[in-house]
Amino acid sequence: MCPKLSIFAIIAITTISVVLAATNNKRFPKDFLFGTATSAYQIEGAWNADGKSESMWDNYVHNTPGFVADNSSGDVACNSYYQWRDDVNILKEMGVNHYRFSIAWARILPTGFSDHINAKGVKYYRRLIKELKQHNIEPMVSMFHWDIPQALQDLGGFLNPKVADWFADYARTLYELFGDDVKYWFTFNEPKTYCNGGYGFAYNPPRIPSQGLKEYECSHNLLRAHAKAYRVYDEEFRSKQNGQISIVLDSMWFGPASNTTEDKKAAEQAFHFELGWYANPVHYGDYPDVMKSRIAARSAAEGRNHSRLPEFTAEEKAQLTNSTDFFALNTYTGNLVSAIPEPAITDPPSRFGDMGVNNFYDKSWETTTLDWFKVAPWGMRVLLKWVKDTYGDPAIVVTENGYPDHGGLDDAKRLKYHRDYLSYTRDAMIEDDVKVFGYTAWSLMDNFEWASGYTQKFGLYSVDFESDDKTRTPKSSAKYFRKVCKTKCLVSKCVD
Ligand code: PNW
Repeated sequence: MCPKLSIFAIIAITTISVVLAATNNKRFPKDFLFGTATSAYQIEGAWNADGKSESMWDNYVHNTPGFVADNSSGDVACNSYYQWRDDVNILKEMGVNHYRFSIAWARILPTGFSDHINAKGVKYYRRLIKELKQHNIEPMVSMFHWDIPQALQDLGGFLNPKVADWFADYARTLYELFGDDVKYWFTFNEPKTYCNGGYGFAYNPPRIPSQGLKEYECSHNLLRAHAKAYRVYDEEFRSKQNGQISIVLDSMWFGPASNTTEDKKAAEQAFHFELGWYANPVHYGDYPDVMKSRIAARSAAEGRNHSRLPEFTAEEKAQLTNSTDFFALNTYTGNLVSAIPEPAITDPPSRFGDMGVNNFYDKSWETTTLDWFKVAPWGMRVLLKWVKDTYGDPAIVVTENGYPDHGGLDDAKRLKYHRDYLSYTRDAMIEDDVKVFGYTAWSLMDNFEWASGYTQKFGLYSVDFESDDKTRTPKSSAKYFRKVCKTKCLVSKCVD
């Protein structure tokens, strides 16, 4: 025997066994839901077809040269408005339990208001939903994944307090049109990333430092909109439609950079500024105490008579309290956090100063093609446990989790990413008794990745954007995910 080969074989066997030992080998419960996700602007194309009006994303991408990395747009994307059958086919091929997609507001209500319902847009989503249900794929529907009708953006978008009523009317229209078939609704996708990207600044370092005030206003109105849409369902639809509603919140996990009390407190503070900002209002009716007190104190130090963080009225607090039926969580990465001296008061103020801690990636973590994204799967368990402990042990569904690269069918790193994040999810379920009932891979297929255009791919399926029929081809990760959907098991042999 060639000695080199045998050494190679030994290394290979040891590596495999180490990997297997690390991956959780307890089968997921029978009713655990495995699925994939997409969003309207990122896949549909047909941006001005069949009565759809312009969304803010259509408008912004068309009029802001240089904004999208490859100067592309979502004008055609995966062409799913026409090729939705291809999407259902690959969902069937993978054997998923659910599919999370979003409805384009401007396709259903071209004026933004409920005075005019676009029949062709309705037909598109009706057929998609029927086809999914026919194949036992549960639709999970986001009402808003960032694509506000431009007509409403022109009226101030999420800075106009009236957006809460506009959104509640839109939600009512959706319940009326699709509520008999949709049992899982999400009002908003990732308010933090939306309000930050649209109105704010990344907190470390600031991207658009002057806009901090607007970010809090956007979030405030969005939360008011969520609460109204939730109450419309409660009062007018729940008894006959029996669905469940939540809001999709995104958060990285935070871990203390050291074992000191100060750093532990800092990590807790970071969680409250990242996730508590939205999760506290929809569970307990108001922003976290640490946000209210810190922003009020810093606002006073800036010479203001009012806190930069808006206040909810008593009625709004009541509407917001317990306004989710389960917890919907997107997560991709994590940060370490350390305590720092109180940041100096700056003009303009920054969310970094408000947050008052230092958060950073550990240099040893695996990097990816995106700057903000390092691989740190053990944090999945930390995050899930934090949600359990902070929000009264809710049922949780992971609504997005996925891995970026520049493309290719042999995506071993993506496969490993999903396997490891699922493994820590299973650990959290078993060791910490966290009630996770589903996991959704972002994304079903490569698509328009916002400002990165088509340069960053998250899909389990690749899409040939050059081809006329936007050919969908399974990557290695899709084949692995198919096995997981079928066996509910992450390794070759599971323990029940
Ligand atoms: C999510 N961050 O966005 C979105 O819901 C998807 O539409 C998107 O395609 C996916 O994640 C991948 O990016 C995020 O900077 C974008 O922390 C950026 C961040 C988080 C989520």
